[in-house]
Amino acid sequence: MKKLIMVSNRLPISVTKKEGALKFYKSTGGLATGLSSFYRNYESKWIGWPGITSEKISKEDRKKIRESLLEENCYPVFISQSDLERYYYGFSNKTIWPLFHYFIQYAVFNKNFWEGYRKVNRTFAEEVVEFARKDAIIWIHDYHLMLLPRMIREKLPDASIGFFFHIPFPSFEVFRLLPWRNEILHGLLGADLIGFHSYDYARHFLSCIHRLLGYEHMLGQINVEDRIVRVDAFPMGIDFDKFAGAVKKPEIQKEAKRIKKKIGDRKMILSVDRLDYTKGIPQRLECFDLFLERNSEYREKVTLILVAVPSRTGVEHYQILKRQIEELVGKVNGRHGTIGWVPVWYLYRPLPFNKLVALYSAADVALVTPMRDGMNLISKEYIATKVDGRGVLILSERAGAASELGEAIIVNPDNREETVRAIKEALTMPEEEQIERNRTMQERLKRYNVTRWAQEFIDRLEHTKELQRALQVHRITPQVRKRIIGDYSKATRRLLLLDYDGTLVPFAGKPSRAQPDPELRKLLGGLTSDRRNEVVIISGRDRKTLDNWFGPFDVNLVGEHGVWIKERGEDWRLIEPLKNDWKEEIRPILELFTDRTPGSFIEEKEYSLVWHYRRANPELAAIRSRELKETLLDLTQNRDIGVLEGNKVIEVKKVGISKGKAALNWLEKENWDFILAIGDDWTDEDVFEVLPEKAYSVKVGFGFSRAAYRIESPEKVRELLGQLGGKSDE
Ligand code: GDG
Repeated sequence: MKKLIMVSNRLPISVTKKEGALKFYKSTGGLATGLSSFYRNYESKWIGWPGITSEKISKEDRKKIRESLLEENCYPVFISQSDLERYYYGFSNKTIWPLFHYFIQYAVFNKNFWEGYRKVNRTFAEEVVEFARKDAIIWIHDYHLMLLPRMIREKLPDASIGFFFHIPFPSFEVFRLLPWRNEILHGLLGADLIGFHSYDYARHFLSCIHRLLGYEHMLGQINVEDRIVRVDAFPMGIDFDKFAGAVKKPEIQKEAKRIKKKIGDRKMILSVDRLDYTKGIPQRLECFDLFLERNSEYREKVTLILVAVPSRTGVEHYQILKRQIEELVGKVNGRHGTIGWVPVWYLYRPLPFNKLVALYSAADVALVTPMRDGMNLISKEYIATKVDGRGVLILSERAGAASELGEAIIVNPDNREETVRAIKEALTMPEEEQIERNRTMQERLKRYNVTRWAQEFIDRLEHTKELQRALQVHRITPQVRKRIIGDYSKATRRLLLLDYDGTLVPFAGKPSRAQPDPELRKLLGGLTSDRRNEVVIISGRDRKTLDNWFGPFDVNLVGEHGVWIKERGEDWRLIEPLKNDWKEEIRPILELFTDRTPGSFIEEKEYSLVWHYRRANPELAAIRSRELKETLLDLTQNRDIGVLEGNKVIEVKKVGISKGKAALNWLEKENWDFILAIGDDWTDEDVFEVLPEKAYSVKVGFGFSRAAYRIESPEKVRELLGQLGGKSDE
């Protein structure tokens, strides 16, 4: 059975000490209970803080806590009061929470908090490493532990590590405010899979790692050092059957009836949240106030039950918010209330599960209007309890859940007019319409429940691991290297097909920086002076540059991705007669994109046009290059013009011309007994494709390739070529 280690700030079991005795409480809601059926497939452990600080417990207590928790497959991480202040109340809740929810004005940037955060993450890492076997699956939850993936990876390089964010990930402009932004990103990238509730958050994260660390991605896949990391959206579901089933229980039905009786023949609107400034509770009260003011016919006809569950009571902003809510409740009740009718019933306490479900079930309308919310499960749970289909959900467009619950009345929580209209619409919505909307949402929530969510996350994590392993198989191992060198030395006719930029020299862009350095010149000198070798440099560069750089060498050249060919000792020749009339049509399009993308430019080669965007803003360039490619592909359909994507370039040229076709010029010449081709980008794939089976093909860097082997960098390419006999550096 596979071993699964869940890691989160809090354990699903909390410990308290009263009058010298330890007490254990299971949290009823949340991940732990929702995932019980999923767990059965694994030998699982949960690592987290048990909710009591080290100062409050003796050595003996620790032992007892450990033992009792282990019976429930939990393992405690003990945290001292001062570390808790810095790590949890400080960095997690006064820095990350407000910043990631766009409450920038509340975010505190304090070095002491940050150090506490790092320290506690380190403590978590030590505990996890102690538990995890090499093949364990480690699933880390949420923003309290963003440094953990890298810390674990340093100790367990092959571990499967997944990270899931339960809160939003902000846009680059907001994330960049964080002084420790790069450390956080590096920390997260220690994971193999990073999951978010929505594509928007995933997109923000990808944009941050692109702009701050320079990592590009392909469909959510990033090459970090020598590992693939996946970024994806997994909208969290609920335990649908638990909520739908609970409503049918007699004790809950009884409770719902009791609530309805108290409300009388009035309509009931429900609002439930942790008391948090992200949930938009004051704004919601103001909307209800405005609703009553505008719609006098609803006075005495509607009641808002406002449940605020105490949360982070030690943090100042939460204390201020609590007072603010209490004042507002008083204000609304004072303004609109009558003898016998209190418009807002306010409850400041956690409710037992049965009471909560009874409230969901009794409510005609749920008003869920957070300013920002990673997902918001309350909205999903409300829908799940509507077994007869009646009930209306009003949902903020800024809750992650809004992208799945499109049949709800969706509002902008800052638009009071719209929210007031939504309340009216909800109260007057015909029953058939309520049922129709709810049924659609219920189908979806039932299908994508919490078990499915967890399973998809773990499946994707395992798939990412498989992909990493598959790519590792292709790395040039010492044995393969030995075989290449052995075959090379035995051979009497050898063909070396070498790309230039990104293969023999690091990708530099500017010609001045890319020209062959003394080490490379020696290497080429060594290889070309051996009469058994035929060296072909296959480049996208133009003839003039290639002549300047390689004139002194006894080498074959291919220019402009295969348009031009120059055999040793001969002149340049066109691979086939070419016409250039298409350029007039394509050039204006490239010019238009150049104007719209500052930093990009057009290079005109004799038989191709190239749009370079490496100096443009990477995000804008990513959008524009996709747009341009689509436009060009449309235009060139069914014509003999091809669109080619290279490293930060888009090249348009006649089809049928490729590095592969040029390579055939030498491949077909004789029966070589050793062939080696090395390249780094898409244009080199054409060479790999035409090689005979016995040839060695090597891709520089990571990413998908037809090549049989891969090598990390141009430095490593030089090392390999040096070992083949190009070595002349002594
Ligand atoms: C974070 C993100 C994301 C609430 N009050 C009571 C109670 N609850 C239960 C609900 C629900 C859960 O707590 C609350 O979940 P939410 O999603 O609404 O909000 P957060 O606590 O802020 O959670 C959020 C979530 O993580 C999951 O990823 O959706 O965006 O902020 O399950 O039922 N349960 C009981 N009594 C209460 O008084 N029994």
